Amino acid sequence: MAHEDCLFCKIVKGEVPAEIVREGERTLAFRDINPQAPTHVLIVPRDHHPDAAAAAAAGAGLLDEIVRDAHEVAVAEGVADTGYRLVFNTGSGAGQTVFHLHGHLLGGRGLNWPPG
Ligand code: IU
Repeated sequence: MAHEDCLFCKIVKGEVPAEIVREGERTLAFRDINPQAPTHVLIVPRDHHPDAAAAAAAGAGLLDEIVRDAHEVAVAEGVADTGYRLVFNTGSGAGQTVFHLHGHLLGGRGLNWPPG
């Protein structure tokens, strides 16, 4: 189900443009508009779930699918061998600004630990 006024629901519906890199039956992957690494792709479920915990609680296996999709995109982008990071910011204190579940796939540069 889409949520009115949700940016990523609008991207899923094609109402807001995005550079889509992978289309799944239940997921969509598109480039982040403000990339933080040479590869920075967001993987989202087509249905609206506010965050990863909510999607896990819904029990539909979406997180598995997002992790699989992220790996496929990482392979396609040529960043799987060197390593990549998959991040789910959860809550505004952790930097979540869009409350529609999205995994950030980051790769193509060295990634420090711990993240800022
Ligand atoms: P966050 O984890 O909720 O902070 O991530 C939201 C991301 O959505 C962030 O990296 C933004 O650059 C990105 N984004 C986007 O790709 N397209 C947009 O139109 C907007 C934000 I607004």
